[in-house]
Amino acid sequence: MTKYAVGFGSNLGNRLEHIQAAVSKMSGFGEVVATSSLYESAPVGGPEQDPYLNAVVVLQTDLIAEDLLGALQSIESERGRERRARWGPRTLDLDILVSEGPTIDTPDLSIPHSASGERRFVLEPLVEVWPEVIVSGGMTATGALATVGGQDVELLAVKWAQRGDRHAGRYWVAGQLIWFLATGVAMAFDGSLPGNDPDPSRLIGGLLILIGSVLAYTSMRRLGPGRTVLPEPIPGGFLVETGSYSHVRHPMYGGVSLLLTGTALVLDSIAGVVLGIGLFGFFWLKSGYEERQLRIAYPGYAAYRRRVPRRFIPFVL
Ligand code: A4P
Ligand code: MG
Repeated sequence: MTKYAVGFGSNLGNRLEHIQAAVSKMSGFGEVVATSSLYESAPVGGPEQDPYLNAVVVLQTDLIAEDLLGALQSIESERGRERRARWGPRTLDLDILVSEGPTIDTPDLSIPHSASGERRFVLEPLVEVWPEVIVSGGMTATGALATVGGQDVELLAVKWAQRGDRHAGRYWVAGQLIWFLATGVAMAFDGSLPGNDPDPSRLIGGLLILIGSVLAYTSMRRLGPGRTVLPEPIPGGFLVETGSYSHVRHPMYGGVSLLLTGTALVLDSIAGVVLGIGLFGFFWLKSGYEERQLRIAYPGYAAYRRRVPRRFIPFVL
């Protein structure tokens, strides 16, 4: 049995599905003993292209390196890999990064993989699963990672290797319902019905209710068939970038927070206002989780995030 680290890269089509399918195929000719987190990285080299999903697994197998390369290349072909431009976009790239076997340097195979010691998208995941292994350049993966800077690599998911691994969304939804309930209870006990005198805070509250409900309703309509209560995109969904989504990335969360804060102001409930404003904080954390899921599903999400920098309120938040 020999231990190998295999690197995955994908930036075309359903990126996660390509990588999950490869992990599953690989367990047919060896044992996958460790799986790194899943990262998204800006493309290094090649033509202009979408960002990559990258990850690394450690495989223990009886195959010699040349046979393993052949097996990996047939998985690449099954996932529709076409070789056009060097470093060009690809459905799936499988590289043997390092092994505990001898160093190999033939025209068809280099182990350690050339440049493995210079690329953050390789080293971040490799350090998680095999930190002390020697990469190209002669350093350990950990040592090499300390020397590479400036490459844009972001962790998206810790558990991802099997379908259905990502389901934290339901806990976020439960937390949200509890928050709504607590705000309602606070307003019921702490608030009072408005009288006839035009109190300025109540007028502001009314305005927030108006803006919040229009924003929440129009954004919900705009999502169309891609709408879901869970913060994970549905299969076959698509990224919506128009209407209120061209100004902020989570207009529905902004709208609902404004609506609740406005209602608490109208009812003169201090506890309600605190919980209404606090809802922005809750949605900040929830949308952080949600954006990692959206980035896994949609290669264009990273660019959308750069184009639309605010989450809830244009120019402000
Ligand atoms: N080859 C030699 N050694 C190996 C090895 N250890 N593992 C040969 C796998 N293949 C190896 O590879 C070209 C030839 O390399 C193969 O025929 C094999 O015999 P390829 O997969 O056909 O083409 P390639 O992948 O475009 O070439 P290369 O040089 O392997 O590219 P890299 O280094 O894999 O870079 N940016 C980000 N953010 N994330 C990425 O994953 N990937 C690349 C591709 C560029 N930029 C990227 C990413
Ligand atoms: Mg390759």
